[in-house]
Amino acid sequence: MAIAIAVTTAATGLAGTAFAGPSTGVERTAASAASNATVVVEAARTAAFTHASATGVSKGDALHAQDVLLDPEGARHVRFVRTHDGLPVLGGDLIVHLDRGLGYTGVTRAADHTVKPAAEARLTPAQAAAKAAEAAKGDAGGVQLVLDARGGASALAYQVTVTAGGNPHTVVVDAVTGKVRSNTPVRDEFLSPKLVDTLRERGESADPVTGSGSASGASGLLGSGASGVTHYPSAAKGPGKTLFVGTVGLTTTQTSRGHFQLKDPNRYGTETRDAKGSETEKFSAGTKFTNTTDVWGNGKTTSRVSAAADAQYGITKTLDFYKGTFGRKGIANNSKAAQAMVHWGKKVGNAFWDPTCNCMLYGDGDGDMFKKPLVVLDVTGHELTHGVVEATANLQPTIVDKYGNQYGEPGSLNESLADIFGSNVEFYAKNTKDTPDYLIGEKLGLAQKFLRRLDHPSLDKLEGTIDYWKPEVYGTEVHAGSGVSSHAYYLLAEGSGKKTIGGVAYNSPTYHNLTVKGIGRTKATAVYYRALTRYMVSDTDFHQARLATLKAAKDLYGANSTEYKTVDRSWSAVNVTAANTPAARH
Ligand SMILES: [Ca+2]
Ligand SMILES: [Zn+2]
Repeated sequence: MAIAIAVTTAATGLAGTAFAGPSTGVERTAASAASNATVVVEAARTAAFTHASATGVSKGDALHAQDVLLDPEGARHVRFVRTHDGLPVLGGDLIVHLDRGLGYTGVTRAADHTVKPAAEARLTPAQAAAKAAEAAKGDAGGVQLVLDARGGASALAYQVTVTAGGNPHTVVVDAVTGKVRSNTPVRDEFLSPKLVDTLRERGESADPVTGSGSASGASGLLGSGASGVTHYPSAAKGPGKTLFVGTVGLTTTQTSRGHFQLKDPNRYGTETRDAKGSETEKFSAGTKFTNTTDVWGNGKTTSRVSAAADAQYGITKTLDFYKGTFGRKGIANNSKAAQAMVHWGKKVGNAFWDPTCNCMLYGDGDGDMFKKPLVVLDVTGHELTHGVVEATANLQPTIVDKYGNQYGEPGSLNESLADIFGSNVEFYAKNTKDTPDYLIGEKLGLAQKFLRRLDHPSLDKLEGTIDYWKPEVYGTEVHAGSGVSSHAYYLLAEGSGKKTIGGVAYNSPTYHNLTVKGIGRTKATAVYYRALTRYMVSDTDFHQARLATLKAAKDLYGANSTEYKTVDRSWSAVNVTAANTPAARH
């Protein structure tokens, strides 16, 4: 007989709407939380229409709640997506802010214009599908009529899903002109096409060191065995002998006497499977990792399980970071598992977050440029954070080129947040085999010893990451542009100038040599998380991110606090100021 595995169920106030409780403060029961959320959503919806001149909602709009946040300090925030005359509005997202008494206090909105009623479509769905298939060089799947409100105007369009080999795209085709308005990869890849080209030109061959030495502080290194356990499945603890982080403790599932599975029953059933070289997006098509002993991998690529141990460790540490730090339950805060498949595809030198299967996909390396699987901790933290961003602000690239490279400030902010929180996963994990740092990809084996770094982004010569904002950043490739807010975050946390942290030397420069004294990583991270979840929307740019972090700092520490002033100073130190805020760009 199977006993129930402990699974935390999110209280849901509305069908499909995750209710996010405060990360601190009084625990609520599911029932009262649900009724509160319903009341708050209704109040926010009413306020959005009452304050239409500020919120931009109009007749024909319907608002659908995505997220409800009740701050212990009293503020309530409801994130909505929009439909207009029944059509989904792309870029129509907004957050309505209320006070404790449910009075309207403001709005954070994506489209800064009224979404106008649609013109008549001239293209048929079949014609749009053909255009989309041609643009993304694949087979068109579902076609949906939408209103595209991105970029300052609204247009009637078809949104088409195109499967191009193992690389699906979402293509938006203008329903009147037939023009392709956007062509965006569904899956987020860690290494951009541009970076892969650069590495190839340079003849880079990254072959990082692996090994199974014990990481100090790793708990649960001995398998718990079957003693005393008579009911299955049950939680067990076994060592993972990883490629990059030594021997670590993993929570696993004992399925029967002498049988174990690489699946964590204490973390929503988060599980890693073997794709066995296929490019499947179906997690169910992956092969389970099972064993007769509760030991996973051998620290080398000679065992298929070693990379799986790295993946499972990285994902569960990322989940623990978000839960332990912010009370966030899973990537989308809905108490659902984050899955992974390793050995994905043939000779794939990349790692991906795939929102379709809600899973991480890890290639084994192409055998040439990347000799090892891309399963290092900060890559996992980075990619899963893209999942968190997608479930919250859903920051979108402004432009995507035909190779899949992405451009623009909101996309740069997305990459930056992935690096910021990805680094924080390392600090949370405190693994002695992977010293926590403000570097991204230091264990990939690259010649420059890291891929990106937050203290002095322009030391990176592979992606051309920048230190300071300038007006042209609006058209910069997103990894290059990420330096602006990553640098501001580092300055907020650690301050300017030389500093050695955990044996790693940093030296953070500033615009006009402004001196910044940091407020510490914990506070800086709290400010950025609150800004992401409460005050950022799909088209937030760097100047709006400055305002979002200022609001977050005001909420947390007050408008006269050192923390608030340091947030302002940290943005000035990367040349993002109230004075140089650009006029609307469209
Ligand atoms: Ca790192
Ligand atoms: Zn990324």
